[in-house]
Amino acid sequence: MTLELTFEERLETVADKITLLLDHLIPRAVGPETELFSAMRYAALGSGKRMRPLFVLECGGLFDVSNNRLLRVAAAVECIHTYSLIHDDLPCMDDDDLRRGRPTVHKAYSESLAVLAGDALQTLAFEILAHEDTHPQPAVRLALIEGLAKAAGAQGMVGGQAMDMAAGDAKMEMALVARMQRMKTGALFQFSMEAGAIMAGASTEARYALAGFAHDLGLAFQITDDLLDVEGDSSKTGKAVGKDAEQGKASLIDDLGVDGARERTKMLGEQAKAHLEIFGPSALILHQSVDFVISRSR
Ligand code: GRG
Repeated sequence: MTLELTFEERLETVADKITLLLDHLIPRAVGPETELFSAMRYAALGSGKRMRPLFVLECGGLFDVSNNRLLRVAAAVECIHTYSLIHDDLPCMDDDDLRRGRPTVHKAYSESLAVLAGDALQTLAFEILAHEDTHPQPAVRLALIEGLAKAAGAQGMVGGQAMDMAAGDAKMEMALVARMQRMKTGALFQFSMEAGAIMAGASTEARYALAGFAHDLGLAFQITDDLLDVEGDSSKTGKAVGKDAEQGKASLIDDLGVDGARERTKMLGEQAKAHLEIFGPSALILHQSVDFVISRSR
């Protein structure tokens, strides 16, 4: 008899598998580089939700891609995500002391080690994708590397972060805020959701549906993150709250208000679910992920 897992149980299972794999892939803290390896492990083996890995595994599962290969891609995505959090927390960016319920890397180690640990996690991500265990076909590995590089780079996450920094506390047009958030947060989600389709050579129709799902869910995730900054509890989010307002950061809440923003996440959630229709019952966990994303407290 197979017992159906609840969404939270599935997320926990994925989190455990990813932490185990990252533990294996990140060098042990020995030798002259001990401090660097230790900082990388401190950041990557901490208690993240592992949402992006869940999306790699669940979306890849729609196309019957091997679990071990998907896990490697998921670990690569989590390395990129962790590097972005380390750098985002630095004094020259958001200047945060708390992340995932613990002191940020530059607080626990030093600023220089935080920069280097982020850099090393970024390059490790591409090393993981380039390995033949990720996919036997070099052309597929290259497509994954290109996809992740674009999602993480100047036209994706880093570009979105640069727009955020450049805006400072100036008011931004709502459309520009949405674009900035699509790049900063949405691009990595989109890659996580499309990676399995790349590995399986899935149909254009399936890839189009996943891109639509990623677009709507990525934005809903970001708006919920902004809501948690306003209304959240730092003992649950594991990071400081109220920072966006303190730093005058642009968010869609400025235009929509708290109630409007909550309504918008519900609407985006319904749209996200509609994109999953072509996958039928195999997309059950993805359906449940939408409810988790818009009602989460962490
Ligand atoms: C510094 C290159 C560079 C990029 C930074 C992603 C990012 C760009 C900054 C993080 C700041 C932030 C709060 C973004 C909003 C959405 C987001 C990425 C939240 C954190 O992701 P979760 O909730 O975190 O998945 P866990 O800890 O669960 O992995």
